[in-house]
Amino acid sequence: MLIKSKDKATPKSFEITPETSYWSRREWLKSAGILGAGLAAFGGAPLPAMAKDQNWQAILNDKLASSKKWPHSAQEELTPYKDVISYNNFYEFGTGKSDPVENSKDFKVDPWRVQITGEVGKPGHYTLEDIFRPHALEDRVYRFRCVEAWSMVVPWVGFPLGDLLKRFEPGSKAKYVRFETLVDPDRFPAQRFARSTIPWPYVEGLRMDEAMHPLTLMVVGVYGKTLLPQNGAPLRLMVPWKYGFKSIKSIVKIEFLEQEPDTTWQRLASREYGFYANVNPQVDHPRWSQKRERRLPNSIWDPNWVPTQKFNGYEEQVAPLYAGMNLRTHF
Ligand SMILES: Nc1nc2c(c(=O)[nH]1)N[C@H]1C(S)=C(S)[C@@H](COP(=O)(O)O)O[C@H]1N2
Ligand SMILES: [Mo]
Repeated sequence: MLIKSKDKATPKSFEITPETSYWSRREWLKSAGILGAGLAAFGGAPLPAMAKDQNWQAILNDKLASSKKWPHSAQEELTPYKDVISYNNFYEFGTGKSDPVENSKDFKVDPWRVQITGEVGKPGHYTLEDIFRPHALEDRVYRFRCVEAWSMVVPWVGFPLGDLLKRFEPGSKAKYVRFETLVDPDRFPAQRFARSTIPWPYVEGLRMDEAMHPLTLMVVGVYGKTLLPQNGAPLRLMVPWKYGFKSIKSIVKIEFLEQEPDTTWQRLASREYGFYANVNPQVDHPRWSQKRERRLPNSIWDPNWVPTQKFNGYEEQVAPLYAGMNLRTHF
């Protein structure tokens, strides 16, 4: 169990902006480009020809050094870095919370390709340099709520997933996006055993409008540094209004689909985990309440319970995605 740390982090570029920005729904939609011009096509660079592998870390380092503070960060105390990198769920490294930090020490990102496939104009196998190059990075502090009723406040570094997806030119039939994690028993020890805990690859999915929502982040760093393997290096999602299991790690495949894909946890226990998995204190997990959460760091003597908020506190921004939907049946 983790003990609450007394020392305060020194302010860095990723930290909290003063509450000067008033985050009204209207302001938000304007800044996200949803009002007025609408979702303008991403004006960034077209995809370059297959780039070399070795450059990605240097490119990422430059981008991390010049990342911009996002003006809408959560104004809450950050979960310390040591907790973010040592209390993890990443079943490819084992099911225990400390398995990922212990079993990922030798993890090598290279070589890495991301396959883009399905209902899309520019399918292919892309390098990390192809993926990163045109995107400016943002430091965004998000609340992060696991379905197991613990939570953190984390300064992620990334860029909007929608900006990346648009570069591949999704077709009109693309209604959903499906993501897969790497399968490689040499790099993920839990994949070496035939009788594994979950079927590989780990699979997640989003509806297209959820994937394009400006809050949905493609994460490449945390606390201003390159993402560590235990947090899903080199590329993981962060969908802050959904339970943590939607935020798939170490992505190697993005598929554009007409039909809703099957996802890992839904397949394993469809009564307990749905496709939507929106954080909702009014809809309990069949085995526990979702009304509150243990905010990390905590201890068994000081569980640090805080009330869970609908859509994890992002209701104003995302509720319109689910207008008219029954959130009890679509849990
Ligand atoms: N590939 C993969 N992605 C995954 C998981 C996993 O086991 N495998 N666990 C999920 C769950 S349940 C949570 S809570 C978050 C944990 O992210 P963190 O360890 O960076 O806090 O990752 C999610 N993404
Ligand atoms: Mo989770």
